[in-house]
Amino acid sequence: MQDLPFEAPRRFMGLDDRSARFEDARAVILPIPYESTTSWGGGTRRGPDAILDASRYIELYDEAFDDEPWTMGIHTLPSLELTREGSTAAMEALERHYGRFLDQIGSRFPVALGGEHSISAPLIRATAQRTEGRLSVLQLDAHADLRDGYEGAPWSHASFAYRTLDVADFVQVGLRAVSPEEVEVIRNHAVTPIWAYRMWEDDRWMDEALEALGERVYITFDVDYFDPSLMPSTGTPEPGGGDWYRTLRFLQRVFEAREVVGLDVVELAPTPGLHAPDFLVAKLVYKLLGFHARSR
Ligand SMILES: [Mn+2]
Repeated sequence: MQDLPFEAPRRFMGLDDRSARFEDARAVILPIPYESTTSWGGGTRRGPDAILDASRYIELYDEAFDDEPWTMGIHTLPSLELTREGSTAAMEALERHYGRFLDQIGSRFPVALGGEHSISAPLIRATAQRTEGRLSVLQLDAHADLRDGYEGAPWSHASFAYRTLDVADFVQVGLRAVSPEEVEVIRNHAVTPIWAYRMWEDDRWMDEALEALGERVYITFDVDYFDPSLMPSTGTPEPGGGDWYRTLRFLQRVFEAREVVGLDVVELAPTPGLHAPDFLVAKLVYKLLGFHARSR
């Protein structure tokens, strides 16, 4: 038999067999390297691998909690590959697949790694179908993604929120690049905008955002929410974005005050040779898993 190069299993945080066992896991990671409609500067299909690779070098100990969130058990699934023959077919397939995935994982916490932001529409639709009461979506993003289609694609990354307004309310945090048409949509729907320019004076926006969130919350985190000085590796960077500690402080409050039923982190487009953004996203996911582990 030919010698094959040894490859360690692609697991979040590089956990060993026991800590990554599905049976004992409280969280399941689903990589979705889907990229089809990205408007400028592609590369999001390499996002999930970059996050998983970087996560192997993140310290397992969390100094803020004086504990090790990995002990909750984190299972990592193989990447979900979707058809590229038209975004509509891919998005319908994703909604079906993710629905089955939710049914199979039971009470485990689902974490999807993108990929472009269009994947969030089917994930939210499948989640809403299985959620008691109205689902609240907490979207951290420079953009509202409330366009009724973009460049001919109804399921574009710039439209994912518009495609789910019928099944969920939205709180959009960090907005700083929207069109007049999107502002109209915000005014006429259950969408609470937290504009980025308001987030620097004090933390009042955190109370506003929390108040607008319902009991059950799905978090969709577009990494272009962060300031480009922290997160240059994304297709459409915008100045004036979120910073690290303020963002974590807010998200910890969300996990404490609400039931977070799902999470996706999207739009990382790794820059070859520039590792800090990949580490940032890996650590962000680990921090959020830590918040989840301490929640109800
Ligand atoms: Mn965005």
